Amino acid sequence: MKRSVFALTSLALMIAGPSISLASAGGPTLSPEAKAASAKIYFERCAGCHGMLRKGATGKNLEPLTTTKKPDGTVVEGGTIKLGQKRLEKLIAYGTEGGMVNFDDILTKEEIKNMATYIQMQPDTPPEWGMKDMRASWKVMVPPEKRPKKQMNKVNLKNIFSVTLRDTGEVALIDGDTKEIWGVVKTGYAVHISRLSASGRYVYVIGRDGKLDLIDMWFEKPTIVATIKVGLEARSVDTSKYKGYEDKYAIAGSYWPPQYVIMDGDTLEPRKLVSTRSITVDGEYHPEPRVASIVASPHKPEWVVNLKETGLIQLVDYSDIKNLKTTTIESAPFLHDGGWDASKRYFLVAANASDKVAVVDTKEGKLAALVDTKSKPHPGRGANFVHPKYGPVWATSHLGSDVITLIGTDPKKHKQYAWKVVEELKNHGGGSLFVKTHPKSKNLWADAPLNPEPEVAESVTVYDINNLSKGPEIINIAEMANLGTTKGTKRVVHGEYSADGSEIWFSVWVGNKTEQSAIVVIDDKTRKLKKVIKDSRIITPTGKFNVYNTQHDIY
Ligand code: DHE
Repeated sequence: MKRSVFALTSLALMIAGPSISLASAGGPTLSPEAKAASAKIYFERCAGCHGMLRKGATGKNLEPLTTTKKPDGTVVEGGTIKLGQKRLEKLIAYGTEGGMVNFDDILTKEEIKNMATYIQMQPDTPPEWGMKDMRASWKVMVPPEKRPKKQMNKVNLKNIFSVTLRDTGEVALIDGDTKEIWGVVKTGYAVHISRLSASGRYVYVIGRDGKLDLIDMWFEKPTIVATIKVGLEARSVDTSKYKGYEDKYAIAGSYWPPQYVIMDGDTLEPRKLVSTRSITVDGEYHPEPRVASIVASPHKPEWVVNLKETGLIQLVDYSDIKNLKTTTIESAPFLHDGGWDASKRYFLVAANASDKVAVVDTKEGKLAALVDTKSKPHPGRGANFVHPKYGPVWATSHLGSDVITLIGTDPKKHKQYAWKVVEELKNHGGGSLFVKTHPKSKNLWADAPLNPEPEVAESVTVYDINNLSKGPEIINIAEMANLGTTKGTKRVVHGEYSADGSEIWFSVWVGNKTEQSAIVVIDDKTRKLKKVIKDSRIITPTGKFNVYNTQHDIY
């Protein structure tokens, strides 16, 4: 099979690799077929949290044998072999309070058993993916000069939602005005995020498998005009947004190989590839510093590139990519997702293994603060609002704790609260991934889709931001979707507002692609059900990206 037509199974075979030393030393082992199948599941379901090399990040280290030196000098031996087959099977099946999801409704008993064995085997190193591979995968279906000169449809493009259909390798573009599906586009596997061009015309979608697709919304129907595979595993993409550089470049970050690539914005032709392998903030070499969130600054020709394992935040100046200038800021591991404060001068990013939020002052090119929080902050892009007492704040919820943390963000007029945790609100459980509000809304919403308790995972918390002391309302969104006999937990995930801020949409994500999922639309003022979007094409919906809000970083 040619690498340019790379498929998930080929990655599984590549990472399943040849036989291993632990097996030959009498350790746990699997047949080649079971190993390849487990490697595929590991890539699809586990590598994102635990790392391709299983060194751990959002999830724990899963190497077979580990030794950790404690501050007092004692050495502790650990690893998956020490945990043992039965304990691992239980952890995989039932998950943990710390945010590890339960897989008993996603994997079969046999698959769980094999996964428990697989993670006791030595991890294999996947292959590299360089410029030659990228160029071979790069295709322009419609060159810029052959694309429409004006919008050829009557759709209100501002209120389109690009919705990830995680397990079918598609995104659905849903018309927010009519709630009808405008088009379903075949993309990479489990698209992670959609981001908008500065113009609002193009949607960039990046699959977990590193496939980046450029969707043009000016055709009658949404149409892929260019594609490239930027790596074997990826999560982030953005374009250049600074005045004079609008959409000149796109940037995509990979988890594997650990690198980012700068491309032409309108064709995705790769121009510059930069490796992120380097030394962590603690001074040790790391072979897999994955590229987590990337965001384009509106104030400078710069991207903020967050490197997970090293805890380094890079400000990449794209004004001269042949002589690339990068400011490298030390923060804390493992950097994950984040968003702007309301002024868009400060970028706040979760360092979720350190239980901190790092604040970057993009004007000064410096770390403004490292804020201690409860366990594993996970903001998505966070939520900005004006607190009645503390002034402008930015909120995050947590994977590992049932709080919503509010951090003061106004060092000018509310200096005493800036970069401090000013309040912790109660969420209805841990295992939360996203908070959300909108400048026109009075509500602050938080989900908890990774909570092992179905009732919690199926509900959301909502606060009145002008009356936080009143306490939250907890709403079971999954019940509203009325999915009848659908089996498995109906995880309610990722609130996203309509362009005018009058509605909030939640995905009701059923982990199994043979079961019916749905999107629930809530009237933000009344918090009552407005519409359930159900369609045989809406399979495993997760992230939803309103074109206008994403284009303008409204959250
Ligand atoms: Fe995400 C954002 C990584 C699991 C849905 N996720 C991000 C970002 C990163 C990331 C680095 C920030 C991108 C940016 O802003 O440039 N996500 C990871 C993982 O490594 C992890 C933990 C495991 C994995 O295997 O991928 C992971 N993420 C998930 C899910 O299981 C979710 C819930 C469902 C899905 O579709 O896979 C999920 N992640 C999302 C969404 C965003 C996101 C919806 C964008 C939030 C936004 O509002 O911008």
